[in-house]
Amino acid sequence: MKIAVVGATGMVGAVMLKILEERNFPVTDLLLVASEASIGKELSFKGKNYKVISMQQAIEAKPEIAIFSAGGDTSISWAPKFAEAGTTVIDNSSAWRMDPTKKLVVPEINAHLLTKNDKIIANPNCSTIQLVLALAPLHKKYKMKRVVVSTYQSVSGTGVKAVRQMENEMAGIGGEMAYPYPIHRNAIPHCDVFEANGYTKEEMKLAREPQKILDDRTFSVSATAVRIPTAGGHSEAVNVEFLNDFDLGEVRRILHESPGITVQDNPDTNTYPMPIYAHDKDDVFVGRIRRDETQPNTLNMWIVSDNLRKGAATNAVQIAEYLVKHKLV
Ligand code: 11C
Repeated sequence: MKIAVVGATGMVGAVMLKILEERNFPVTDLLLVASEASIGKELSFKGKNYKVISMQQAIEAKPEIAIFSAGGDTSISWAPKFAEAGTTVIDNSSAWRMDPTKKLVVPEINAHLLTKNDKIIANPNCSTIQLVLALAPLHKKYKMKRVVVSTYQSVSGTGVKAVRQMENEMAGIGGEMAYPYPIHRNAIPHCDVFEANGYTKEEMKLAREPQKILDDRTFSVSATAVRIPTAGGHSEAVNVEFLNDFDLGEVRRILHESPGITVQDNPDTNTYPMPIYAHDKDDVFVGRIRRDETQPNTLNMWIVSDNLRKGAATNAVQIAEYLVKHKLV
C-alpha cells in the first residue's frame, strides 16, 4: 500500500506513524506530508528516514490511502483533491463528520458499511469514540433512551501548545497560552469553541456523533466537557438510561466480550480505569459499573481511553486495515 500521512509532524501524526509501525501495516511506500514550514524535514519510520513533502507532491504520487490529521481547514481544502485523484482519505478532523454523504466510522461498530465509493471517511472525535464503543453493545441489548456524560479531557486533545502551557505552568515559567486560563491546578469547563446554544462544540460532537455512528436518533446525549491537567487520556463519567432493565453481571459480561474494551472494575481492590493505565494502550477501559439507584433501568460507569490512540490514530489505522482486508482500496 502506498500511504500518505498528512499532518505527519503533529502530535497525532507521530502516534499514527508509531501505530502503523506497531501493527505492521502493509506499507510499500510512505508519503509524509506537513505544512510548508516542515517540507524537507526528515522523519523516521521502521528505521528508515523519510523527507516531508508537499500536498501537491503527495497527490501526484497517487497514494491508495491518505490519513489526515491536519485540522479541519486543511481537510476541507485538500481531502477532495486527494479523493479526485483516486485516494481514499481517512480524516481525523471534524470537517466531514456530520456530512450526510460521508461515513463516520468506528470499525468495531460500523465499518461493514464502507464501500469502494467512500473516498472520504470521517474518524469521530476522540471523546465520542471511547463513549460510543462502550455504549454500542449495551444499546444493542437494552436500547438507550438518554445518556448524560461529563468528560475529563487531557491537554493533549488540544495539541502541543496546550501541553507546553501545562508544562510551563508546572515549572513556574510563563509562555504562550492555549487556554484562556491556567490549566495547572485547574479544571476548565470549556473544550473547543462555544456554540449559539451555550454548549461547546466538543459537547455537541458528543451529542450528535453517537447518533450517526449507531444510525439511531431515538436516544439523546447531553454532555459537559471539561479540560483537566492530565497530559494524556480522556475520562468520562457516563449515566445511561435504557428502555429495558439490565442485570449488572450481564452488563459486565457484554462489555468484557466486546472487542476493544477492557473491563477494570473491582472496588475491593481499588480497580478502576485511569489515564495512567490507559496511556499508550489501544483499548477503551470501563469500570465503576453500577446501578443508578435514583431511577429505573439506569447505569453509571466510568470510561477512559488514550485519546491520541483509540481516540484518533488507532481508530484511523483500524479503518485503513479494514479497507485493505476487504479490498476496498
Ligand atoms: C479535545 N476532542 O480533546 C478534542 C480533540 O474534533 O477531532 C479532537 C478534536 C476533533 O479537545
